Amino acid sequence: MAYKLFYALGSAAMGIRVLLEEIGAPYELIQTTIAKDGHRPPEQLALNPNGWIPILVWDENAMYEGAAITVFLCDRHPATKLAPAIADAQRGLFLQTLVYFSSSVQNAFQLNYYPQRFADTPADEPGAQRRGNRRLRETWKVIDDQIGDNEWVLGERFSAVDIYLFMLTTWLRPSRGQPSVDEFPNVKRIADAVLPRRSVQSVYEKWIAERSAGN
Ligand SMILES: N[C@@H](CCC(=O)N[C@@H](CS)C(=O)NCC(=O)O)C(=O)O
Repeated sequence: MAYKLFYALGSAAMGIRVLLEEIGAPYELIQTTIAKDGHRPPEQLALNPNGWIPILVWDENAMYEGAAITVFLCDRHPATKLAPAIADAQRGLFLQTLVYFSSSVQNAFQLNYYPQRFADTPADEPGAQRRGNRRLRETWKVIDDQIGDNEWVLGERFSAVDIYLFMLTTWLRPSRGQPSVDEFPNVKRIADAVLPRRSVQSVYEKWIAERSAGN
């Protein structure tokens, strides 16, 4: 059974694609866009009226929200050990971090990348963007402190939440007034450790090449 993933380069669907690669499950990409003025195919809007990706499709079913898809896939493929099992003591920290990423860190990114969703008038948008950047500093600091000296987010064990962390760090743009990942050394240590994985090297090939070229 193959999964289908609504997908665009640079989007939150990239982390889900890395997860599918790690799982080794067959999947098909459905290319779409995240451009502000870009057209969203009707079949995408029918599955997620927000117009966001990722959307995962399997059999006759579909779901959106990256954090929920992450938990869903890990639980569906327990042999890959990408998430602590339900009775595992680390399940709480796994879920807490994933949901904090999606509700707080991603929200801060949205303020900066999509200010029109938060500001009442176009004149208010720069203020929303600035607050988003400050919020990025606040929320990444919480995560950096939480990680401390841990090798991975969960301590000694690699998990899907490390992939999620890596994906979010690729969105940081100091040129937009956002913090650099260098400000969060514990986060950076994990992102650097995730980067060499084969799944990440293949899905992020373009991002890696652009970064080496200094773009
Ligand atoms: N809460 C959603 C947010 C997803 C999201 O923000 N997706 C962005 C790409 S990273 C998107 O599709 N943006 C296009 C849009 O908002 O119109 C999730 O975590 O899945």
